[in-house]
Amino acid sequence: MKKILLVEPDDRSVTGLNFGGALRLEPFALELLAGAVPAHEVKIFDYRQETRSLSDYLDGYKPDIVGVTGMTCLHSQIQNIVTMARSRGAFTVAGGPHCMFVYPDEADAVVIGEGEGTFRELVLTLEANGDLAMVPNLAIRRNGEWMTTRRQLYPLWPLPRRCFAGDYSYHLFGLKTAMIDATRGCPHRCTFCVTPVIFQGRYRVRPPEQVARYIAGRPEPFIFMPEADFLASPKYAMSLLNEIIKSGIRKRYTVALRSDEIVASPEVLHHFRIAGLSFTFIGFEGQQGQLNEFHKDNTIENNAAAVRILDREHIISTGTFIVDPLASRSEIAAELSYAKSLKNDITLFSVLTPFPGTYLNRQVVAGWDKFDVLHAVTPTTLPYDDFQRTFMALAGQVMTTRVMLKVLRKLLSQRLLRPQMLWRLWRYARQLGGQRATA
Ligand code: B12
Ligand code: SF4
Repeated sequence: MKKILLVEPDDRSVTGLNFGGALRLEPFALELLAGAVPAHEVKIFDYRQETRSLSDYLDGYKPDIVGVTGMTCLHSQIQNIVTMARSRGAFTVAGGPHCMFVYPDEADAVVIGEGEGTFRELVLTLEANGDLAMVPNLAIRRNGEWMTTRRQLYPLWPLPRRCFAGDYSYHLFGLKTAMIDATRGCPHRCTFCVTPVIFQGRYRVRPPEQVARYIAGRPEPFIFMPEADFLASPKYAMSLLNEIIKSGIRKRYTVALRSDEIVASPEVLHHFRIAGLSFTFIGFEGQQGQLNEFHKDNTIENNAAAVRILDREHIISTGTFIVDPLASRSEIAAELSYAKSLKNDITLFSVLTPFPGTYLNRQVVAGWDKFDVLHAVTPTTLPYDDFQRTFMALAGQVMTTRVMLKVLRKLLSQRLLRPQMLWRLWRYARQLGGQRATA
């Protein structure tokens, strides 16, 4: 039996990543991987909440296999974790939205695409001293060179297994939060997004009863659903919500939604509100020209209509906009005035970033640590410092007192106004005011 350690890298030193303590979500991908090998001893080391050093933990736990995930901006930390684990004789495997495209130098294997089925196969093969070249969806080293094995789709999609190495806690604006994914993948093809590539364009759903049972069994009052496109099938969404309501589950939910799908199915959103939907994330991205350029398959009319529907339902929405480093000062000003005109609740701006695996083809002029969507990593039209200053000031200009009052009214109507939430929202708003990152 192999002992497995799965590591979530520490993001505390990466500017802007933890949203000023507004949220801290569980290492969900790693929990799913642990769920894929239920017969094995697995520990999840969440570096983001640890006071212990990983080297001490490795020396004490002595895992046979160490797995690591992580976003692009955590590249050097992922490399360090792999090196540290390998130097102690562990077999190292990496995966996730970054590593599947940029293999860590010293890793023994990288899982390409969905992880559960391949990870399970890899563990069983190592246990049987088998040949990893026979395991699909892997990059492995042969004679010092990376080689990739054949691709294969696995249906395995276990429930998360929470086998933490420490006493960690997860929250959204101070409210204890658990995660569950009801749907997986996205049928759209936005050029800046890696999701359809990870899940190979597949869209799948879990049985509604399974999701409702899992949610009912969690003690946390808040559920974060990391869906890429929850409303792609309104029929499925409706059946899940019916199941949740029928089961008498009384929790709050956060999920990302597309504006066109809100507009197409307002009755589903209303139902979700009844089931407990409190917060949404929406990718507004920009004006119509940008939507077309990004292949978003959406319109600014849908964005405006979705904000009205969310207001009607008293659901708080965090809308995101993408700023192109090639934009001129007047183009950025036009995007800001469009963002203001939408009158959305919380507005965030991110820099257009050519993440590995996406369809964006731009010259990169910065290191991986700057891939945090708060820094331009491609050439800018404005002088770089000027671009960064202008960019960092954007969110604060949309977060006016009027908007804050609207958010407070929604929190009141949802009976969600708690001191710890207000404190975290205030800190969050201060960050949006441009004080969170240095250019
Ligand atoms: C929910 C979410 C968030 C949440 C936080 C999630 C969390 N748990 O902390 C919030 C909203 C806070 C967030 C913030 C950010 N996010 Co985000 N987020 C997502 C989202 C929508 C879902 C993530 C998820 O749970 N997916 C479900 C799991 C099961 O999928 P998965 O992680 O890909 O894992 C599977 C495989 O990749 C593989 N796998 C993964 N790791 C490993 C490891 C091993 C060893 C193996 C074998 C396999 C394996 O197996 C898993 C199961 O099949 C994804 C897009 C998406 N749909 O995946 C973006 C995504 C991960 N986010 C992204 C980004 C850029 C960010 C931000 C940097 C943006 C920002 N500044 O606002 C921040 C950084 C936050 C941080 N602390 O690191 C990018 C990452 C791109 C990249 N290459 O780095 C993604 C892919 C979206 C995109 N634009 O393409 N995010
Ligand atoms: S941005 Fe959203 S809609 Fe577009 S491909 Fe990614 S997950 Fe799908």
